[in-house]
Amino acid sequence: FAGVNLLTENNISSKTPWFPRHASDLDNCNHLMTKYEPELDMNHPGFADKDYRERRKQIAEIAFAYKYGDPIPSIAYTEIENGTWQRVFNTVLDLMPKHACREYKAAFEKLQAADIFVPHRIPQLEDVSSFLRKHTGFTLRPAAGLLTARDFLASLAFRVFQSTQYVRHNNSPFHTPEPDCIHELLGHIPLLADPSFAQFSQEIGLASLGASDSEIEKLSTVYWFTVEFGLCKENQQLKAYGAALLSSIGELLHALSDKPELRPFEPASASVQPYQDQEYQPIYYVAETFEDAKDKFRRWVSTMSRPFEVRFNPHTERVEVLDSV
Ligand code: NLE
Ligand code: FE2
Repeated sequence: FAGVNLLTENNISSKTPWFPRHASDLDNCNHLMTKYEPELDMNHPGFADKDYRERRKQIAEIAFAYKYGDPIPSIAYTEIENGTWQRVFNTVLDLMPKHACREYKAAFEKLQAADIFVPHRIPQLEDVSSFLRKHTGFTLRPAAGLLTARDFLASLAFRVFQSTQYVRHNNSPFHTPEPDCIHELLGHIPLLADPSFAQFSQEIGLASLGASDSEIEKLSTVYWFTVEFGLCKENQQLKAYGAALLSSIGELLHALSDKPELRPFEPASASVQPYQDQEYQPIYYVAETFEDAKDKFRRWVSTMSRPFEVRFNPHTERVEVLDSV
């Protein structure tokens, strides 16, 4: 690697925001957004349900106590929680053959074959994490709720996906504005087991390390319109690959109806497109293929201002910082 110098701590400008350099530094990346919480938001179906709020607190404690290297503690999900999973799982089984992209379907079958995806019980994050590690090197960390974009994206640089462990309220199984383990499991996990998609996810994460606040905002908007709400094409047909579509039958059917506006995926414009996060999206972006989305993303990211480059070393789980050339 001629012409590339490893930077020491001192070479990084003092204006660069702190970022994790090793996967264990993610122990410091668990800052929560205070938004749509059952404690605070009257529109949350759990607002008036004391037991539900108690349960959420109990499960959040696991995430707060979690440290790098710990196995993820399992949760004894209740009958109600498993019932909510089962209802959503069965709708996914119904809709997936026609509407999900092929990479999702292939990974879904592997998760079924491994006995991780079954209708009657919620998978444990530790089992899912071992499954992912075997396929793409991704692993999971438990998260207490919606994290700040900076913390969430940083973990992706290390092929770590921060996953909630609580379950949506049983009154709203088919759409919730906030992440929950049903969304993580049925939405994100299958694609994180796909090598090309895993690579794309990690590259968004790498681009976020040390980025300015406005760049973080743009990167998380790209993440929103791809990883969460992305559509793609397969033999001229529209398919879903976005996790928030695949975990919500309500929004999936809306996205594929003639109601929303569809635009070809273009990072420069998607990254500044305002969105709302409580209701269905009015606009979706359609990628040609993952590879094409990745190419476009790389070209766009290279126009960002960061004065150094980063490279992930999977053997040490460390991010190396390099002088830009
Ligand atoms: N709306 C999604 C669902 O109901 O599964 C969750 C979105 C999380 C960003
Ligand atoms: Fe998500």
